[in-house]
Amino acid sequence: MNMVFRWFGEGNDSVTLSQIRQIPGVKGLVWALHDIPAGDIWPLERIQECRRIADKYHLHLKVVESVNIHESIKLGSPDRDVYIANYIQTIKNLSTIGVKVICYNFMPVFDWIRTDLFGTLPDKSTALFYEKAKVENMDPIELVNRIATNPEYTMPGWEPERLEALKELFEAYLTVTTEDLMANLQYFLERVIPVCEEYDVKMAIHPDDPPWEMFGLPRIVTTKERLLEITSLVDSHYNGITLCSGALGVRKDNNIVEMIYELKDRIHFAHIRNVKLFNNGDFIETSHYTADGSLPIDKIVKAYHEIGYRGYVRPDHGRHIWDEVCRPGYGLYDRALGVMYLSGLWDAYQLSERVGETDVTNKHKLKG
Ligand code: DNO
Ligand code: MN
Repeated sequence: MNMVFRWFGEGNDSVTLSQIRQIPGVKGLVWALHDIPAGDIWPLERIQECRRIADKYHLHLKVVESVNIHESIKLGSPDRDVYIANYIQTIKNLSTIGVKVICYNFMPVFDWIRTDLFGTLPDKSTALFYEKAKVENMDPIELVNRIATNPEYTMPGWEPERLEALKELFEAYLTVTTEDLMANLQYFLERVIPVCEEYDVKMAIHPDDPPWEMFGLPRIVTTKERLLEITSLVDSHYNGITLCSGALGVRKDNNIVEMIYELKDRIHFAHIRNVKLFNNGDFIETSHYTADGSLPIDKIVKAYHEIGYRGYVRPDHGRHIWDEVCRPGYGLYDRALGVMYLSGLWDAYQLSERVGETDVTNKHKLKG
């Protein structure tokens, strides 16, 4: 398993690189220049500086999450070409330090959405929580106040500049249909993917979280059918996906195991996490352990093993446990437990493939 771990950068994360380096099996960071506004070019010097920092800890930087897409690209506005050109320059700059996968999303206005960053689980740990009834009656501005201004860190996807023009953005999206959004994604991919092929950097779209329309805004990365459609917009290996089990798995009609088998060649990055679904439509994130949530994490890892998955994997969000003070969803402890659970499952599947061999080895040992 190519295990990687998300890190938000020096001064922007409670977790340190020396801690990450001590998690067994973690070889690389999932990183980003979080202070660069969507649409701007990521400067080469800043990228190289990250390289130097990570080098000290022998961690690679092959996976970026995310290079965010400017709203003009999603809206299909006349100025989108400027932002696409900038995106292309960023891809080229990132390739110089060996970046291989760029995770991005195509959600209008908002990134992931929850109603409470510290929902309580039965064991008294806390985790990101989504209360359906609350969202249905909520003004998006209230949501911004809950998520964007709550913790001491800027939440990924809730950067202030993204939210400044909220009212105008909502108006701009009034006439954008799901078909328009899909066409705008295609326009973007048609320009970017040839560059990705040339520079050997794979694009990996992240599903919408949650995967349904919210506040009247269209959302297109929601189901297996949509993912298949997206991967065929530009038929290239470089037009791939980030298969996020937790984001997609909150829809009961999404079968993650089936998606792994059908989308296999195009999965370049796997986010694996569990989530507990309630009958009223609410959900809360849980530990990665299969028995703790509603998703078959054991079968999901088995499916990756069976397709011979060689892409990158990260534990996704974690709970807040053992009194850790951290970014919501991104503490050290529960994600490190997640790494060990996922790697343990993987090793067990690996071993079960070689049962015969193991027996022989044991016999030799006994004889010897
Ligand atoms: C939140 C993350 C998202 C994700 C982006 C990918 O913790 O799952 O912000 O990184 O949607 O582009
Ligand atoms: Mn994810």
